[in-house]
Amino acid sequence: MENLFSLEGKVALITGASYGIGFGLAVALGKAGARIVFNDLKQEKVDAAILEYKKEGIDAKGYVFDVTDEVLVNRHIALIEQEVGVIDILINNAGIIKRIPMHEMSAADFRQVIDIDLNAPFIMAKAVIPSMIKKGGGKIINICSMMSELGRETVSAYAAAKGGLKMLTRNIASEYGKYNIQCNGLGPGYIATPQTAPLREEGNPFNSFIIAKTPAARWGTPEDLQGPAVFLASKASDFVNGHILYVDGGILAYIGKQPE
Ligand code: NAP
Ligand code: GCO
Repeated sequence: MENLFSLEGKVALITGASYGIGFGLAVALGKAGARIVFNDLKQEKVDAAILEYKKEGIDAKGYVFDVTDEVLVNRHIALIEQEVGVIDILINNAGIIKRIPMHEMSAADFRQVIDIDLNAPFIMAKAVIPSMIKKGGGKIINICSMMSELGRETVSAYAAAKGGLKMLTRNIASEYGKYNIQCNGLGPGYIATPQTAPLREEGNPFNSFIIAKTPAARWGTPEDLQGPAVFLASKASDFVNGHILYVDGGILAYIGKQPE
């Protein structure tokens, strides 16, 4: 059974993985045996992250490129294939959120969120699929969200992107399953990272709101996502395709804490 979850001999690329959820996922895949490759927008963040990976016993290789830039993405995928090897596992993790009431949000802001959170996973998947086909298969994991299923005030662009990412996941699964490529989504609940730091600030009512909406009665951590990510990246999930695995402490199952 242990071998089912082994990633020995596999090359995994995790986007936006200098810190946060991406870093946690990369550590998990590295500890399961994968060769870890990651990217970020800034060299200084990549350099700092490489030291943090080393503290985890992982010799990660970092690249600097913007996942929305198709020319840069294709150039770096070719470079990674040359320097490290064909990418067996792609985790589309890089993402942003803008919390603005929709009627106040500019079209440029809306487009930027869609570009990074939805267009970029398309660009990245398109770049790695040809070599996965040649190699006989691969794994693509898209980081979805509660907002793949639910809406809330001020996150219209993000919800549209993450809802679209759910269907992009299902379509890649449909189109490339015959090549032994499995494409699944990982849908975190509310996770304590820099992205949600504003929601967890002292006195922010959203903090207690999320605790009341989560049966586990706590914020999640990147570590909560590590086992599910290794599962979706490994042989153990070879017949799981087009599935969104929600790791949310039960939020999607729960109406919310009843009044006492
Ligand atoms: P985070 O702390 O904001 O980290 C996002 C990462 O993505 C950063 O390393 C960032 O790099 C990178 N990034 C942003 N735009 C990029 C681009 N154009 N090209 C390359 N890298 C880029 O976010 P997180 O909380 O770890 O979330 C990671 C993923 O999980 C996102 O897709 C998010 O939507 C999703 N998610 C988060 C939660 C949560 O509660 N935290 C829940 C569900 C889903 P820079 O620092 O250089 O900008
Ligand atoms: C927000 C949060 C959420 C989380 C996550 C939940 O403002 O509602 O940032 O969107 O990031 O996506 O799954």
